Parts: sequence; structure tokens; C-alpha cells
Amino acid sequence: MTAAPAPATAAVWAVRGRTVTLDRPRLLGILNVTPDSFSDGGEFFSPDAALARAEAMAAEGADVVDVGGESTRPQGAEPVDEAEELRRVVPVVRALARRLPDVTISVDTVKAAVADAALGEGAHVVNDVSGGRLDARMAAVCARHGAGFVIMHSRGTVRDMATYRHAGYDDVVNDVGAELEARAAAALAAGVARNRIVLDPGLGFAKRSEHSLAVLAGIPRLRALGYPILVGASRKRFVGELTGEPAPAGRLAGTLGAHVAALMLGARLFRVHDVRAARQSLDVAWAVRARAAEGPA
Ligand code: HH2
Repeated sequence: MTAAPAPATAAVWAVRGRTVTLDRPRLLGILNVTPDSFSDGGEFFSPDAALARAEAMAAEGADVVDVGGESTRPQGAEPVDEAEELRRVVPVVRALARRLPDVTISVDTVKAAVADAALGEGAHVVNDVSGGRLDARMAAVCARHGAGFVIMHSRGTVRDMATYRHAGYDDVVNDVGAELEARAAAALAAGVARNRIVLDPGLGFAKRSEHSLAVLAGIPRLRALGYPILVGASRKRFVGELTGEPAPAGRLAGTLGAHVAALMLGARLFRVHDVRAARQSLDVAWAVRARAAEGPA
């Protein structure tokens, strides 16, 4: 990871024709249009159900709705072929863009063709859990559309990236930072503007719990790369291991703890299942942080 001073983190995330200002915590509400995601698979599989869920999340304070048609579940995911992913994602993005024009739409995919189609239907952001690693055309698609690009750290394939198969590190924060920096450099080289890029350490992706904790604690070092930081802690395995809560849906309180800690360490974007609770807890933590920055009470 580069030791030289990096440019200051942008206060604004530019996503196509709009901006997401990072002057407060921003939430990406998770909308899985999959039959098999680890915590909510199958619930929002039809376009009507997906639209209703997106509407509810926007009302609860989501800034972005993140539509995903392929799960990366920890038990080892079944990759989805391109035609099936398009069939899941495109109608939902189309309906969202028409019916909720104020909502910023993200598409969670590792496939450039799916990103391209979703952006063509009005999506604003590509959230790629491989950071462009698994499809060499991804960054160019983002550049062509002027899309926001979430570059998440992972290793391996869709099938095994959420397992521990590739979880070997010398210094996990340094290694993750260097790999993210390389992906960001590739995106810049493909023409993605710097202010469109967000980095995500990929909690639980090729990371045991101690690795996820270390990268959360290392957010200040990751921020020094010069990009806003997004975290996806929601209901994850490391939260379960820290709290002893086996059921993903039972991990809300632990998730909120991770969010608040990440916020205080410099994260500004959060990918969440439970929007209302995340909004409240992060807004309160943000208000305290702002007050603390003013000086002693
Ligand atoms: N985690 C998952 C999926 N996409 N994207 C980003 N940027 N960061 C993450 O941490 C992240 C992500 C988890 O995968 P999945 O099994 O699809 O479950 P869910 O979407 O319910 O979280």
C-alpha cells in the first residue's frame, strides 16, 4: 500500500448525473432479487415485491437501493449465468427507475454485461464485489456510463469468495489496501473518474472474523488511499461469531455496533438490510461526532 500522502477524501460521490454528498452517513438498502442470499434470499424475487421493498427502504431513509441478482453466500454460492442474472435484475431496475426516480439505483454484479444493461435502464452505480477483477470490461462500462463504482475487496471466484479459502494475509489491512489500490488504479486507467470511486474492504470476503475486525479497525489506513469507504457489515458471519447469534436476522444489534464503530473510524457509506435501525443509529452517532468536533462541552 502506498505510504505517500493521498488526496483528501472527496466530500461528494458523483454517480452519473447526480451526486451523493458525504456530509452525513449514506445507506445502501439491500434488495436481493435472488432465491438464495444468506439472510433474505427468496423474499423479494418478483419485480412487484422488489419494488415494494425498495419503496419501503427509501421511506425509511435509504439513499441508494442496491439490486443484486447473484448471491455470494458464505456456504459457497452457485454462480448465476448471465441470461438468468439479466432476467432477475433488469426488470427490477427498469421499474425502480420509472417509479422511484429520486432513488439512486445501484446494481450489485460482477458481470459487465449485467452492469451495462442495468445502467442502460437507469441505474447510477455499479457495486462489484470483485472490484472489476472478474470481468475485465467492467471498469470501461462504468467509465462509459459515468457510473459510480464501488470497488470491493475479495479474492477468488463467486463460488468461493465468501469462504476462507483465500484468507491468507501477511498484514491484512496492508494487503487489502494494496489490492484495492490496484483495482482503483485499473479503474482510473479505464477512464473511471476518481470522484466516482468508492472502496469497500469486503467484510467476510476471504476474511475470517479476525480479518474483518482488523480491516474495520484499519479504516483510517484505507481512507488514506483517498476514496470514500463503504462497509457491508449487515448480519454478517463475523457479527454472529462475536455475539454468538447464529441467525443472520438476529444480528441487528451487533450490526449497528459495527456500523457506529466504522463511522467513527471514517466510513461514510453502509450497505444494510435494516434501513430504519441503521438510519437512526448512524444519524445519532453522526450528531455526537459533529458535536465532539466542535470541542469540549
Ligand atoms: N456483501 C454482500 C454482497 N454485496 N457489496 C458490497 N459493496 N459490500 C459487501 O460487504 C457486500 C456486497 C453479501 O452477499 P450476499 O450473500 O449476496 O448477501 P446479502 O446481499 O444479503 O448481504
